[in-house]
Amino acid sequence: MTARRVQVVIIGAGPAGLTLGRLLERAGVEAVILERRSPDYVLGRIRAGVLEQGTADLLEGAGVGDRMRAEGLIHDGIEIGFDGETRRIDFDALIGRHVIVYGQTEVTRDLMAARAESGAETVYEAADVSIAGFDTVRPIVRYRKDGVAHEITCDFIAGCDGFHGVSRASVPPSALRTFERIYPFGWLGVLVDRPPVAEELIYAHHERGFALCSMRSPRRSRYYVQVPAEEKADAWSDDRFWDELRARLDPVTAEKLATGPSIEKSIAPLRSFVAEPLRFGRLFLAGDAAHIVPPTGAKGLNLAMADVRALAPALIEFYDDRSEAGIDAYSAKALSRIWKAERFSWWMTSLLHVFPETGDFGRRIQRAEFDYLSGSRAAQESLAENYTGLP
Ligand code: FAS
Ligand code: PHB
Repeated sequence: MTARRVQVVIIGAGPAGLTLGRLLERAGVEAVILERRSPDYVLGRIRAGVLEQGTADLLEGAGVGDRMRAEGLIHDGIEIGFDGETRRIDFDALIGRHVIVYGQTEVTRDLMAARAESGAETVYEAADVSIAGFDTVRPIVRYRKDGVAHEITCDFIAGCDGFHGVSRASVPPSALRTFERIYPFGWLGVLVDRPPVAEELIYAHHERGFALCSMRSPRRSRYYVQVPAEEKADAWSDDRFWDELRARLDPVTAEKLATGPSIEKSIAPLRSFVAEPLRFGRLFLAGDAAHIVPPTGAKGLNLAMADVRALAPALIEFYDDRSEAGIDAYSAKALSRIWKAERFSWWMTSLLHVFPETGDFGRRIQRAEFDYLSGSRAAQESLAENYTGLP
């Protein structure tokens, strides 16, 4: 057993953990990241594709924005379709803001490269991570690496280990309140090396189900179709996927669709979830460890980054000014923004997906929501400010 002491232990080397590590490192705060998977495994997960301006600014400020600035695609709007009708939501004309299309995989790759270059420590394939004493001023994190047991004493633990991580699971249930809505469907996603079908993202509602046309670059596209929650990806051949996607798009777009062999195919379940509070003594939760949103509003990754944008200065303030004001305020500050993103993601999901159980009345309400959105600048401005990111 080895034993040592560091200021902060970050559990999880996803976007939240890596970004927090980067911000702390640049402020001179010593943080070790423990990640249970290998770097290749983490990079192999295909997830988010859209960055809010606030996320892009955070990455630029952390000195990891060069490739994003060179390769990211600036998008001034999205298209929303409803039973073959389409309406462009022009973020720039409405509120003078935009988003950047740059995959989470690339964000993670840039953060990993920066950490490797600086020499800051990340322990990959850290097994059996456990945490203790986070209700004291000397929390302890234990893990095994290549069969050797290790123990780290620290001042703070940042639980950035995602929805299935050890951090939230280590909190006594009586200290935690959770809020959850599980949707009766998932997203079957396909990655393909073909040019995107359109310049911008298309979110389409169709009586057969929701579809999304997204992208990763001018040569690589990302598509999704709503499927029942119990569906299995291997039940879907490429041909079956392309036929279903075409059936859900307006005829002009369907005609333009460039299809090809999928290079990745997976199903993501959809849920809304929030854990409250986000602080337990010297343990803080950030990112998917604290909340989950359905990907409809492109909020998951951005919300994780917003948590880190609040947690990093709080921890830095503790070391610089010996002040606990920031860490005392973190949970309430982060939760205020989290719930607004949960609301927007729920609203976009409710508008665009088929919910069999809501029947004809539910479909009429969805149609009325789309018609209101199509005809109201105020409604479009509301969608634009939520999609491009609230302050
Ligand atoms: P992450 O889950 O990314 O990272 C947590 C890390 O902790 C992982 O690397 C994990 O291996 C590690 N870990 C877990 N338990 C551990 C333990 N016990 N010890 C050590 N390490 C541990 N968001 C969008 O905006 N758009 C999308 O299209 C989208 N699609 C998604 C599809 C899927 C299948 C999933 C699961 C999520 C998707 N998301 C999407 C949301 C996603 O992007 C998350 O919001 C984002 O990854 C959150 O980042 P982190 O909080 O860092 O959590
Ligand atoms: C993606 O490109 O993976 C993507 C884009 C927007 C979303 C969800 C996923 O809302």
